[in-house]
Amino acid sequence: MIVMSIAGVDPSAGAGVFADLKTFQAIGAYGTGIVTALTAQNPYKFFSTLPVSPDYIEEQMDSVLDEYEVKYVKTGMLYSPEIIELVGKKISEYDLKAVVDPVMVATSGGDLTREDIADAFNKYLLPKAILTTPNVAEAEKLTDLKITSKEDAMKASEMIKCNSIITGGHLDGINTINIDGEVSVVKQELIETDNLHGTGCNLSSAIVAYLAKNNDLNTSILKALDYVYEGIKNGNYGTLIAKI
Ligand code: PXL
Repeated sequence: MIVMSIAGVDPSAGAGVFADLKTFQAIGAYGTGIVTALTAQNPYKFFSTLPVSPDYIEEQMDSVLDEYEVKYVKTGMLYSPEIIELVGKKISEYDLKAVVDPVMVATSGGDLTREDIADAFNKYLLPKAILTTPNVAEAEKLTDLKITSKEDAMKASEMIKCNSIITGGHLDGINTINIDGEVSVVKQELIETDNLHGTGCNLSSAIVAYLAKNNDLNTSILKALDYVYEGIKNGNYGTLIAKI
């Protein structure tokens, strides 16, 4: 089953399209990659961003989707409202099932978005998505709520415009999952590390790969949480041999 990442390029390959391709490979799905922006960065320092024009992103998507049967895609760094609108349009055009990682702020403080793009996610992308995977800061921006507890996260998940997992890395390891209005909580142990670069990217791409391997949405989320947890523990996400 062929899957697709629509995201930015991190040349150090812990995050972005390159990392997504490694995760797809580890789980056993054939990955394709649409580049929305180049970046110059490593896990510790972010230098600059060079966005790709919406027209050229569209040309990349058409060139793959007109030949390959792709059902599941993930979106990562989309950079601007114009790119978010274009990707929303293509998701409808090709009837894609999209897992949206609403990338807004890099852990390293890099320039991953041109401006506040929460409104564009809410307007153009989330209503068409099968799942979104915000961290606490992103969920706050999507809902205008302050999230400091499990109850806040549950409330936010009810306001988000599609199924969601609000990841727990900044909430004591409490992941809040809302599928079709049913909320569940999965608590994970927090791991002491100085390298969490790309964990969000790898979570959403692992979910897509597990979906492509015929797991249902809830199972795909649980398996992907496990995959990222093991990756953080071993310091090598994407290069793992995944439990398929
Ligand atoms: O995890 C957010 C993210 C997404 N996409 C790219 C990134 C990062 C974080 O650094 O570099 C390309």
